[in-house]
Amino acid sequence: MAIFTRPKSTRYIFAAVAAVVVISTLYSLQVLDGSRLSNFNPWLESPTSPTLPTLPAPEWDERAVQVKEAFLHAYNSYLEHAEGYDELLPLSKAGVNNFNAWNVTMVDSLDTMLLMGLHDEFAAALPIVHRGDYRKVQHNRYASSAPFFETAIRYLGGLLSAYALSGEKILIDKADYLATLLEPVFNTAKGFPVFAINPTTNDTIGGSTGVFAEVASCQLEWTYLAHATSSKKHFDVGYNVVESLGDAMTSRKGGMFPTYWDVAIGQPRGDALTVGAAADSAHEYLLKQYLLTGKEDIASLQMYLLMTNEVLTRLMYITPTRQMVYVTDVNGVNYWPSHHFEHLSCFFPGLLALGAHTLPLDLSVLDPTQLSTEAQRQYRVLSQYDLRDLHLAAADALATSCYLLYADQPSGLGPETVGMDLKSTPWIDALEEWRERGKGGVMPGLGRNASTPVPYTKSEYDKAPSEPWDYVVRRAEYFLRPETIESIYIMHKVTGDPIWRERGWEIFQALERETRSFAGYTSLSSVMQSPAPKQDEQPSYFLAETLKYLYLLFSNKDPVPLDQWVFNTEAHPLPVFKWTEWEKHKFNIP
Ligand code: DMJ
Repeated sequence: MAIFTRPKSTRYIFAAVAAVVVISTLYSLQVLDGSRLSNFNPWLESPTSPTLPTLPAPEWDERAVQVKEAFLHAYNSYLEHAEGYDELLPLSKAGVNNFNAWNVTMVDSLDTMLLMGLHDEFAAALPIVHRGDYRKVQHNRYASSAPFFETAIRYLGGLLSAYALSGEKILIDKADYLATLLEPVFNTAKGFPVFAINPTTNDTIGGSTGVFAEVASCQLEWTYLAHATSSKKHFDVGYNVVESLGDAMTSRKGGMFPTYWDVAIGQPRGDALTVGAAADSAHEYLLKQYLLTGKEDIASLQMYLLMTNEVLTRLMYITPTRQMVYVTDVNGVNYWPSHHFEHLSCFFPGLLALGAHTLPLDLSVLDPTQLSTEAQRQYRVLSQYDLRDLHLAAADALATSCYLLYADQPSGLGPETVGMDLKSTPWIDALEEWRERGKGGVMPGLGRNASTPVPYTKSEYDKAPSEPWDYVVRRAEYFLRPETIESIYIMHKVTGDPIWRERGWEIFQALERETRSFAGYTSLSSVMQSPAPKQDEQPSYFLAETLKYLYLLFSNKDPVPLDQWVFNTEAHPLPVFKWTEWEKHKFNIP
């Protein structure tokens, strides 16, 4: 693929040399173990947590044990009431098949068990997973087909990660078999997957329109699978997706990719831009593919930088009263914002922090002469900043807003979507003013106001719905989602600041109080009440992601360091690797 600069062969040589230099420099600066970043934040009003008592390590480990107990309650309730089904209906105490009827909760939970040291549960699950028949799909909400994206991130990601953590051959054999069954979805002009497949008949299903998250969130799974199985066929699947994204980016000349795609021709369609619903994980995989391949896949890095340039300059806003920073969706023609802020977008601060932790983060890997006028403008604006510090500051401000959406609510849990104050202004404008003033004082969005909860009361809210919160709740449900906890976990790993653990602990207590049921945990139909009204569902990602990130946040052990493991979008960690010379030869990697 030809994104902007060097031809492929020199790109890879450059990448290899650069990676060695960068990694050794980072180690010498102690960046990769996070210690240089500890308590980093030159632009905060005051140190983030001056008065927080830091709990002794054993007390954090005890909190991790409480999360493990929560996992056991969720998993054992699933086994008791829903074994053989995909997910638990916690109020009905029954099972439901939402994803192919292949025991999605069990497969999605395998690596969480391993990380929590639940070896008996893992050993008991293994033969059941082994017997899973991926050729048969029971009639479910997707008719008799396996939805490609969900099957790839939950089942395939779950099998691969559990294999990487345990070395159990059964798991890689199952992963290989499942991936092979899914692969007819990639028979499109540019190798992007269609929506679903019936693995009994091999018929693929889906119109020509796909959403970005579903067409470009499989690179990690297929790339690691290719490495683990030495399969060129699997390698080509992941590589084609990266190449075709690169081709599309070459035509776009910078910026983000839009949400809707014509899968048949492999081109973006329309101009809706968001990092939220329908687009989230594809943005995540741009950075993570680069990291998983031992920083060899430079094209993915370039696309990550072009994407973040646009998000930082066009999609991030700051509210007028509390100075809450948020990321919204815009129309890519005139960048008109909706001012919606979604729970799903709360993975994004964690992604920015991960990039700041692992990348050199400068724009020299791009060639501005090959960018569109708008992308050149973004490049010029951001060239005025230390990009790494800026990404980390954006991550801090955004993750804090995501936390506040929880802390403000009577339930202590965050709503699905809020509408931010329409008088909000672009964050970059506030930053530019601050920069022109000589960067004196607090960076916009990092002040004390922007990190202090304003507890909601119904009477005040009824009087003036958006004051003093700077937002109104548009969708009040909480679906046991992980994104805010995911970002809190990464912020803690990257900065070492104990405030992130404290925020995570508040959220865990709210989960226990509001969502724990006799059988498992429930979604909520409104976070704006306590006790919150419960909904009859326990999604598998609650065990795969929410509880895993909470456990890793509190545990003093770090079995999956961020520079050695890459989490897929369902929180399944895959190990970073480098292509061997033999693989390069076999796979025709330039
Ligand atoms: C998960 O299945 C994945 O994290 C996905 O990328 C987004 N949605 C859910 C959790 O909210």
